Amino acid sequence: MTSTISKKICMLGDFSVGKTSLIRRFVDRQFSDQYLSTVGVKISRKTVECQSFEQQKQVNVQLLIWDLEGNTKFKAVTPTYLQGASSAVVVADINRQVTIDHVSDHIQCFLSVNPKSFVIVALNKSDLIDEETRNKYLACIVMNAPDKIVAAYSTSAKTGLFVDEIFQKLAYQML
Ligand code: G3D
Ligand code: MG
Repeated sequence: MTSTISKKICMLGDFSVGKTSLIRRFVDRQFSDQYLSTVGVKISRKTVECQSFEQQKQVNVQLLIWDLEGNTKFKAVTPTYLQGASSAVVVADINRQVTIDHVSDHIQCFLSVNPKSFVIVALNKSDLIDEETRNKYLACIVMNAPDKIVAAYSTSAKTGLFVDEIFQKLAYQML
């Protein structure tokens, strides 16, 4: 027997780190270099098929992925946007330290509204740096991570590196 559950996920992170691009890669299987600004909030849907070993059945997790419009600064994230989210993907640009420094602010903001939820960190645009540097940054995130971070990946919306993994991990974690 198969059952389906729906879960809200929020994309968080500084301007231009690649939030919209990651969704496009995961949901539409493509990357666009054209300007991607969206107006207001956009909700994308995609279903991930999960095998639940406990319940011995397949569970389809429908992800409702919330994304804010292009030009939003940190302050503009409202409780309405965050409310009811089971998890968040906090995105930083691995080539811009300031966006990595802001990761913990975004996490705190999210958890203050959803204390029982959890977070995955994506260090995006990792196609622009070598693997060694990538791993160094990842190790740094993991070392300082509170237990609400269930995973951290270095991703690329451009090549697709670790993009599916983020959302699959989220889906399984929410079961
Ligand atoms: P945002 O939604 O977080 O604001 P966007 O970010 O998804 O709009 O992406 C911002 C810019 O970064 C876009 O370029 C986009 O093409 C680029 N980008 C996003 N992800 C990646 C990635 O993984 N690798 C590389 N190389 N570029 C990426 P423009 O030029 O349109 O501003
Ligand atoms: Mg965007």
